[in-house]
Amino acid sequence: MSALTRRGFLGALGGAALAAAGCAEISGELLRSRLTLPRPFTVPLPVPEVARPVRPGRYEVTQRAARIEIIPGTTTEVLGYGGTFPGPTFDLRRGSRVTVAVRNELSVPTSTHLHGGVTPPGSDGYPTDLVAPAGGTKDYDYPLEQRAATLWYHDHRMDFTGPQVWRGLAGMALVRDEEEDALPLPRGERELPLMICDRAFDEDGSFRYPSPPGRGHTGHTGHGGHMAAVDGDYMEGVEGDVILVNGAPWPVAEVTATRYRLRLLNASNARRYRLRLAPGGRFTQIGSDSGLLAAPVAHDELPISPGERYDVVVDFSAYPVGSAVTLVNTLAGGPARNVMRFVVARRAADDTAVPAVLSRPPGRVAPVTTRGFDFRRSSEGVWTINGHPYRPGVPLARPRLGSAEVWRLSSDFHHPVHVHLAHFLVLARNGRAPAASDAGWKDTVDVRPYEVVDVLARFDGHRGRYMLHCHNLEHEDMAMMADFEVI
Ligand SMILES: [Cu+2]
Repeated sequence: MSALTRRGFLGALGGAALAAAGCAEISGELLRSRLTLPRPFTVPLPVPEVARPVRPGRYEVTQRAARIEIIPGTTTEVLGYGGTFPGPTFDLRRGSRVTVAVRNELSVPTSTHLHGGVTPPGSDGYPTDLVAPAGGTKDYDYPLEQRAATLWYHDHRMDFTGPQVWRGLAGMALVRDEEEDALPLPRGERELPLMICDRAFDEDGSFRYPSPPGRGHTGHTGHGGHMAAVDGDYMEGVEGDVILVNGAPWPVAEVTATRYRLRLLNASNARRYRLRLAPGGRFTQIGSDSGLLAAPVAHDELPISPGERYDVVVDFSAYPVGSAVTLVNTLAGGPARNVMRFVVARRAADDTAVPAVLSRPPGRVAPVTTRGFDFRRSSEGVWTINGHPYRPGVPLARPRLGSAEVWRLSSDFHHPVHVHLAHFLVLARNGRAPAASDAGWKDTVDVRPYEVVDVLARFDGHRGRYMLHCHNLEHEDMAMMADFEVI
């Protein structure tokens, strides 16, 4: 269905009819590549380099353009942390205060957000807190007073997060702690960060992104709907037809017939996935966005919306040696249905286990208030929160440091809602129990069309200006953001 017909269609139908029509799981508009797509499962899975500190507690990373081979036989210019895509993985310890000095050698301003970080406001990547192009620098301070978890970092520039993340400005950051160290989980080569995203490519191998001419390569810093970075036909979100894992198209990884820990991240601009293993198998979830679960949860499938992470263990000893085990996305048809493949190459010793008790997450704190945040497209066609497009510096809430609040998130479409600083528990979906995949403390929750999701958010760590926003990056760029201030 074309963008226009679907827009008319969405406007004309209520949620129930929409779900019945089978469109309810689609969250963006497909942008097709203009080159021959590579054969799936031929490119080996890359694992990003681990960032090395220049001295204890200090990292330096340069954002620069680079040409890399993504589609075999072509090159793609990326905007990358360290000139790579994904950027290097930061392997960090709880409580080990680090500084990451970012130098911007790109032609566009940037702002780096550590997604899931309990970070002071000046280092949180506020969208107008920009590092100037062509040599600007900024020291980002990360106290990392937070539990072991799978985090990631990405650009958060006002109005241009979508195109700049699409072009490569994203990487993963792992926080570890003693509680996690004590568990017999797979590690080393059997612990794989998997950054999943979709992209579209032009004939010459460059990334396609539907920007109006001249947008995105300017020094523009303020917000204005007229400066939208994406073509109006794609305001629901941009989906590509090539699925990348750690920057490689439909890669293949050789594994031993043992347990592996997979840190799944959906780093797509707009695409949602429902991940399954084919020909079958289970994900044993051990962690959510914000750290280890109290106890493992088994899943046959995992829905994952942009920004969300799942920390899972897959036991490849369940498959005969020689098996191909394919990670698929059952929400997609065609080439985008495949994500990546594991080939079980040989048997090997395995002394790992998934204990019945994983961790002691923070408990619930009684909420002091309930607030509503309604995510909706306005009659003018702007993505809004509580009826307003983003107004920098105008907080919609002032929670107290150390308190907890129920935030009631309602929606007219797929809006993966991300809250900076605060971590939350999903309490209810449409007044009923949350899904099994909602388990644990999170920072991003998939709010589906006409759904009301109640979360219990804790405001710990720092006072100051933070934000909540939709993590569909096209919605975010088209103003679906709001400030809150922790007082
Ligand atoms: Cu949204």
